[in-house]
Amino acid sequence: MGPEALRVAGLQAALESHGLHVLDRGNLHGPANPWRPAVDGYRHLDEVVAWNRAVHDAIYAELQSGHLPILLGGDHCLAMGSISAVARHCRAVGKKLRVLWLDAHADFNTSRLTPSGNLHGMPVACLCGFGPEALVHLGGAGPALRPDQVRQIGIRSVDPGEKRFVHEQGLEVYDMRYIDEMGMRHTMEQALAGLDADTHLHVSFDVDFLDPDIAPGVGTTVPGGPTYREAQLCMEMIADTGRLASLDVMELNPALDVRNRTALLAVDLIESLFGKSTLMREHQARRGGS
Ligand code: 5AB
Ligand code: MN
Ligand code: MN
Ligand code: MN
Repeated sequence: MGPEALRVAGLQAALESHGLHVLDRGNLHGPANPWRPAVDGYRHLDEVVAWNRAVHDAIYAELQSGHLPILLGGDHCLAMGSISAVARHCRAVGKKLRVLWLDAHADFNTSRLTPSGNLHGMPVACLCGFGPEALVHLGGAGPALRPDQVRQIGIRSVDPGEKRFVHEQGLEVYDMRYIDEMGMRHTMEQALAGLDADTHLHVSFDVDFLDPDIAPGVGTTVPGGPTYREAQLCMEMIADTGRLASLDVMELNPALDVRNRTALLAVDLIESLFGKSTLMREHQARRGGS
């Protein structure tokens, strides 16, 4: 239902209003949710693999055509498919890859660490090589990512074993404590440092990144997330780099939303990610403003 809610919220028209050409490829297809308990630490592994293969192939095809793919979710486990395709593309064209993971959660569990068996809590670990064979090798031989290619922002709910593993692997995490103390501007300067013309920037936006007061339409709300203005600044600073080359918008659940409010907010933020405020700044500059 997430993609449909984003369509209803006017995502395509919003991007087109900024001069972008948008192709809606429609929905991908895969197995239904069986609602079964975990087996060997994973829930619905076969279904998750099937969906991620479909996502990988779709995203890889768009990248090969020179497009900027936007994956609308859906569960955050699907970022395994999109990011493995992005990593494969970067290897093929010789680009560096930076992944910004905007989320309340680190999504760095493994089958041994997970409290739930839910694969949406494991995509970053799987992408870094810590997961079942079929998911680790979605985009070809070897893991898609090294931990040093990832920057996590907005984190405020990490399971105990997961926390140890995040430290052990040296993930760069800008948690809410860091954002409180240093501010979103400094946080984003750090997270975006070192990007250059050869860097493909992928943003994986879990909508639960946002404070639940402004974004109630997600399954796993955690209080104390970025405010509206903090989230806007985060998106605007990403836009300013000019390096955004692929995007996931994940975890939106309209069944939990209030009058599609979270979807409308997501569209607003995605507009900023594609330079809405940059355009206004240029306009101001042309008029002699600052
Ligand atoms: B989301 C939890 N850490 O592994 C787990 O929404 C929650 O994609 C994961 O960030 C939340 O089950 C996954 C408790
Ligand atoms: Mn989820
Ligand atoms: Mn997530
Ligand atoms: Mn999350």
